[in-house]
Order: sequence, then C-alpha cells, then structure tokens
Amino acid sequence: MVMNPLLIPTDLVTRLRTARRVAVLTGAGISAESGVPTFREAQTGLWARYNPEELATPEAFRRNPRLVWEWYAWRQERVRQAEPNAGHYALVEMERRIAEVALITQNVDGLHRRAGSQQVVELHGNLFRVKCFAEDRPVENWPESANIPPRCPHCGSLLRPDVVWFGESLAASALRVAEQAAVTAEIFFSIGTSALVYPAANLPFTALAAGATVVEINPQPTPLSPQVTFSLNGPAGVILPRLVEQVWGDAVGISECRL
Ligand code: BJW
Repeated sequence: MVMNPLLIPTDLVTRLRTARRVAVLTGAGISAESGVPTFREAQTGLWARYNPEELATPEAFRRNPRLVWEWYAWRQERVRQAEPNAGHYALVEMERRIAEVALITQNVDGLHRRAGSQQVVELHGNLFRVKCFAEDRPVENWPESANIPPRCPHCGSLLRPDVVWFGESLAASALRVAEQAAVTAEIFFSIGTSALVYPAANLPFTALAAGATVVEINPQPTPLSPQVTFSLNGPAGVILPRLVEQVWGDAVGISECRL
C-alpha cells in the first residue's frame, strides 16, 4: 500500500502503540540528510564518482591498498563532520518507548550510536575501526610511520578498515542477532536502503514470512516495495519524527526528545 508520507496510516499507529518487539533495518538513506553520501544514487552517490569494484573488495585492496585506505580516510573525515539527523533521533525515541527494538544497520558511519541508540547491530562493520588484512585481528594502535596503509604491529601485514567488502562474510554473531530479530519482530522497518545487497536484503523477507508487519520508508521504490504492508515514500528525517509524534506524542516527556 503506497501512502502519502505526511499521513501516517492509523492502522500503523495503532500497531506501533501496542508492539513489544520491533526490528529496524537501516541503510545509507537514513544518513543522507546528515550529508553522508549514499552508495547508489545517480547524482550524489559515492559510487557515481568511484567504481565500487575498485574500492570495496579484498581484490581492490590487494591491487591498490593506498587508494582504498585513502578513500576510507576521506569518508571518515566526511562522517566526522556530520551530525545525526531527526531520523536517527526518532529511532532513539522508539527504542525508549518499545520493550525490544533491534536496530540493524548496514551503515558503517556510527551515527546511530552517536544519536544515542543502544542496541545497534552493525552488519557491515565500522568505518572507524581497523583490522589486520592478513589475520583479521582488530588493531587499535600502530606505530607512527609514513606508510599508507600502516602496518600491523603484531604481524607486519597491512592494516585495513574493519568493514565488510563484497565477497566477504558478515560477522556470524551480528547476522544471527539480525535474523533472530527479523523472525521475532511484530513490526519490521526497512529504512533508507535500496534492498539490493545480501544477506541484509533478505531480512525484511524473513520478517514477512514470519508474519510481521513490514514498513518501508524511502523516497524511491525498491525491489522490496511491492511486498511491504506500508510504504511511506519520503525522507526518513521527515517521516520518522512524524511517526513517533503520532504514536507517542501525547506521552509524558515527549517534548524533551530531539525531533
Ligand atoms: C533515502 C533518503 C532519505 C535516499 N530517507 N531514504 C544473493 C544474491 C545475489 C548476490 C549475493 C547474494 N548473496 C551474496 C551476494 C553477493 C553480494 C551482494 O549482495 N551483491 C549484490 C550487489 C547483488 N553480497 C556480499 O558479497 C556480502 N557477503 C556475503 O554474502 O558473504 C557470503 C558470500 C561470500 C562470497 C560469495 C557469496 C556469498 C557482503 C556485502 C557487503 C556490502 N558492503 C558494502 C560496503 C561496506 C563498506 C563501505 O561502506 O565501504 O556495504 S556495499 C554497500 O551497499 C554498503 C552498504 O551497507 C550496502 C547497502 O547499500 P544501501 O545502504 O542500501 O545504500 P544505497 O545507496 O544502495 O541505497 C540508499 C537508499 O536510500 C536508496 O534506496 C534511496 O532511495 C534511499 N534514500 N535518501 C530515506 N532521506
């Protein structure tokens, strides 16, 4: 069902008021209003200017580690300058109001945690962590050097960002938690993701198969759109605060929340 995003369906409001288990999958679109580029949008996506095959695969890193390291350093800098937006904060409020909220993100920017969300599963890693390319070991400090990328202080191999590249497996524990949340959720939100990248793209379908109400928030249609229960076509930074206000706006303390 395609909805006017400014009108939150009453039925969805009612279901959210009584929900005890909610799962939320987010993608790059939720950070777009913070000024962080998405991946696949023609005009603004990072990969409109850079070929992902050259930058976000282990093969690319083997071929040109310096280019890949510098690309991630550039993205770190952009994210450092960004702030969470009203969409991130609305999800913090949702977590405060509902007994169990699993926030599963494909984003590596850390903006959900910076906004204050507590239960965050980072499926594709984190831009601000580093690990050893050879041994996969997390590394926090390394000797000052002119090498780009720097070298692992334990084995001397190159260091790399601790993110999940194409062809790499997601952390088994993170995927397990995400799949479990999708199976048990009464309401599942898919927000700001093109729903193209697996296995994350399977999660809403898992939730649907388990009988959940599935809500998509995205200005553009995705391969998931025809299947969802409610489709709210607009920016997450507008729709999510409105949703929270309609569901819990009369609750004590709502005026304190940063919407
Ligand atoms: C707004 C908005 C606003 C704008 N408000 N919305 C099954 C079938 C086919 C292929 C595969 C499969 N299983 C696995 C694969 C292979 C591959 C894959 O999925 N390929 C597809 C492209 C077809 N998957 C993998 O390789 C995964 N590994 C794996 O499965 O391991 C097992 C295995 C190993 C070997 C062989 C086979 C299996 C790993 C995937 C890792 C993805 N990594 C990246 C990079 C992370 C690091 C980094 O950031 O650099 O993750 S790729 C990139 O895509 C990034 C994102 O997290 C991910 C998803 O993108 P997202 O978030 O959806 O962004 P966009 O830009 O695509 O969409 C933005 C959306 O926002 C748009 O819809 C806008 O409209 C919307 N929007 N403004 C709300 N204001």
